[in-house]
Amino acid sequence: MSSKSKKRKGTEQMDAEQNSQKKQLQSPQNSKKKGFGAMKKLLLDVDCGVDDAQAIMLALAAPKVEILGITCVHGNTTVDNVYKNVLRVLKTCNKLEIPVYKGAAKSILGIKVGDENFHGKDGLGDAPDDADAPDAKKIQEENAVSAIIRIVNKNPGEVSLVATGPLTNLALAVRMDPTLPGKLKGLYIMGGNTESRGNTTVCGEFNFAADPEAAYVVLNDYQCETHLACWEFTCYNKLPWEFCDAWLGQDSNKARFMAKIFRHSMEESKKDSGSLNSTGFISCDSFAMAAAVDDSFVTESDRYPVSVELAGTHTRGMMIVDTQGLLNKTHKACIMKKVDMGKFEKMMMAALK
Ligand SMILES: [Ca+2]
Repeated sequence: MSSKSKKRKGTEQMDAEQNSQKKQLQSPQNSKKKGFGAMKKLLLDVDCGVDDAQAIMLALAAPKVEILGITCVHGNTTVDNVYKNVLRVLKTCNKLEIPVYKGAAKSILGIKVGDENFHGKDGLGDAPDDADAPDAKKIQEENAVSAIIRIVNKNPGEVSLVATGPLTNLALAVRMDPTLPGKLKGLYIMGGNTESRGNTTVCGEFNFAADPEAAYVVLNDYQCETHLACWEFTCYNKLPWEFCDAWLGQDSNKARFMAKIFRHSMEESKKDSGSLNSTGFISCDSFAMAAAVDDSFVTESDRYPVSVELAGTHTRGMMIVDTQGLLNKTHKACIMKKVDMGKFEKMMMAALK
């Protein structure tokens, strides 16, 4: 089942069902826009902690990428902090023209799990600075869920949705508009796990454990091309601390901003011994983003049906990988296994230039 050197552009490995869905979406008008050199249209759903900020900055620096909007969800911090954090990031990058929308303030069941202070109480390392504080009135009036539905419907077959927080907004959106997944070009998620290693509960990764019901709805109802950057995979692909020094040492406002907001979680990471015993830092959300902006970034993936455990004393929120086909699901997600780390370092460096 392992598809070595899988090129995501190749259609031969796609399920027949996804193939026919894609063909329907490739109207002559859409095909023209998809020609060589076309802009990639991204819609980002974030719970803006420090690694979301890194991922957003990676996308902003990537060539031929257009960010249609950024929707905010609870997670690393409150949703009110999240949208303020996104605005700070956009201000630092001189991209305040990108619309930002506020979404769900709580999980579907309203249950809170885990310690949301890894990235500091405010999500960006508790390093407030008037110099990068934008006017909070810049938030759009439209709700995030409505915005996702509107933007995807306006650009059928063209939008890659990148979700780097709990999946509450995405779950609500597919309930409001069940046709939504069929209109996406692709879905890129940082979340879930493959070896039952948790980072929030014993077996639960934060984004899925923070809203298991939403993760369940998304993995079962988004029957589009889906790419998962799971927790263990990100742990196996740490960036060396020497890279971090060079990365933050660049002479730019963006690097100085990152050094300021990253200090808190850097110290937390250096204390952490649970991440597979290797040293270095993990920019979790940046892996999902890098896969969305560059088709050649992922060099090996597994394709399996996936779901989420909703009960279980220790396993609620854990991702289920159905290697034996016992769930009788036709839809399979691509679970990232290997990526081009040289490309990743280049993209990360460019993000702070
Ligand atoms: Ca995140």
